[in-house]
Amino acid sequence: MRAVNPFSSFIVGLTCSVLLASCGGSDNATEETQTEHLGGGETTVNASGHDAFSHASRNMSDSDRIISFNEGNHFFENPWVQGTQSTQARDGLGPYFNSNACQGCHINDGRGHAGDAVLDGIATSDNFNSLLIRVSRSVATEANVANAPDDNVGGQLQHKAVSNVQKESDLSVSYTRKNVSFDDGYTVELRIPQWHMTSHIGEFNSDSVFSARVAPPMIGLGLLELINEDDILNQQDIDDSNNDGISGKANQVWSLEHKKMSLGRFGWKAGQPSLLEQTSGAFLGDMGLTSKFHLEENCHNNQTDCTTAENGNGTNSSDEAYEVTNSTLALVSFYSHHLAVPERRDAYSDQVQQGKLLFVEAGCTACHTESYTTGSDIMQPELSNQVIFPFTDMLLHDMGEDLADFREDNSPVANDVQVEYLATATEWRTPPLWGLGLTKTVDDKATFLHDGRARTIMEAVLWHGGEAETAKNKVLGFNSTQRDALSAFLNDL
Ligand code: HEC
Ligand code: HEC
Ligand SMILES: [Ca+2]
Ligand SMILES: [Ca+2]
Ligand SMILES: [Ca+2]
Repeated sequence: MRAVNPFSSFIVGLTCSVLLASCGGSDNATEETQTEHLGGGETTVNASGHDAFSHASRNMSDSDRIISFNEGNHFFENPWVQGTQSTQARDGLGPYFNSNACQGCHINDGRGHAGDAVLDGIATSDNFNSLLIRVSRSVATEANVANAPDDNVGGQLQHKAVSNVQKESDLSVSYTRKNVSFDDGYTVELRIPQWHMTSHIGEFNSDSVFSARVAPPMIGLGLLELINEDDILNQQDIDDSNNDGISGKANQVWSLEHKKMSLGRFGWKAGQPSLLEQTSGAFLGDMGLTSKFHLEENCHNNQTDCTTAENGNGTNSSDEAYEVTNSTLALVSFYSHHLAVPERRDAYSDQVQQGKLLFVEAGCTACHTESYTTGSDIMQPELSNQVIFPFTDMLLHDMGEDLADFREDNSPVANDVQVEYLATATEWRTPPLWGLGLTKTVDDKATFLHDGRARTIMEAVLWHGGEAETAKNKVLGFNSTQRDALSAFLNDL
């Protein structure tokens, strides 16, 4: 373990006790903050290369569990194939799909990207292999339904299909430019995406709302699942009763496993309650693979080539009449719990600590909550009782119209339309920031924010609006030394 110089840990302690907000839900964060370089507590790994996001929890010692992790990795990484009799262990891809492997989107267990940096031009070809588009109609639904699906393409647009099936749509994106200037004149150019969807399955409903989403990174997810529910709910301030311009709302979503409304934790709008259900949902929605929570293929009205396509046969046993067996689902879910957060490289240097102070002063920690102690679960010893530093409150925030979901003509959607359970078009879950600085090391094409519009971390910060407008404006007042310090901090995460 890294030696902590006493002067730096004094500064860390001070930051935390003077500005309690930065200590978040964890009562014992103050005495523990000298471990902040270990973002994932004892699960944290010392890794900083291309495979920095691909390691198992460091404190996993049980060899059977390590074997399960490696088997889960195998199913996460390797492509699934169209239904055939010869490769039953991993057949059943499609009829519709977005990618043929989890890893195709979660590149090297990191994130995806939104098309290359073509500006003032249209990006097509293979730039859409690591993202998907959700679709919802602007009509009320029952509380236990995420959203009303489009009549023709359902709740997710699949821009690929197996042979002999017409894919749902073509997809492309174009960008225009927008300059944002700091108070001292330093200017950053942002790119504004416009998505183009051409349906092959009939017209979209005129009130359909689209939401482009790039695959988020896979690290630390089991720890986020074990944050005590109260530590998340207690941060809500739905009516902004403390008048700081920041509300924060938990999403409440239907759990297929527990058959009740549950706290939403995963996905850019916190639409999934657990990693198991997220995994099962990804198998069906993103790859066209049925499993115990999703028994039906993803075919909708009039999609007869879809309904008649050959299905896979994940197992020979007749009691599992779906494509992903219970054991495969469990292995991939186990794997998703245990991709470890890498250790910070330079957490206690003066510049990084200065950047952290600026992060707190700008108000970033009002949403990006620094630290928690995870709950305990006898089935998950590695993840239990860990002091973690994820920098998220796990809540939904209105991030302004510029980041909102959109109509087919790319016009933004009013903020009273719920598009994913309680989440409206402008609301997004605060993403964790751990691993941020290794994003491009893991995959140099990776981009930031829900739709991958931001090419750099600073661009992502400058897109903040809505409840985060004040924090962004504080950053715009930073001089070049302060900007460098803030970037040094974010890049050290
Ligand atoms: C087509 C690209 C794509 C594929 C393939 C894909 N994912 Fe994802 N994944 C995403 C996107 C996009 C999100 C965010 C979804 C949302 O916001 O609703 C996501 C979210 C997740 C999350 C939640 C992460 C978080 O931070 O909240 C997990 C876990 C996950 N995926 C696991 C998987 C697994 C396991 C597979 C394979 C079975 C898989 N994904 C396949 C694109 C993909
Ligand atoms: C009101 C809550 C809020 C505040 C305040 C806030 N953020 Fe965020 N932040 C978010 C949300 C929500 C997103 C995701 C938005 C999206 O994807 O469209 C986000 C995304 C980010 C990202 C990109 C993460 C990724 O995985 O792509 C970075 C970097 C970031 N914030 C840094 C900051 C910094 C620095 C500050 C302070 C200047 C700040 N944030 C203030 C809520 C907030
Ligand atoms: Ca299938
Ligand atoms: Ca669909
Ligand atoms: Ca408030």
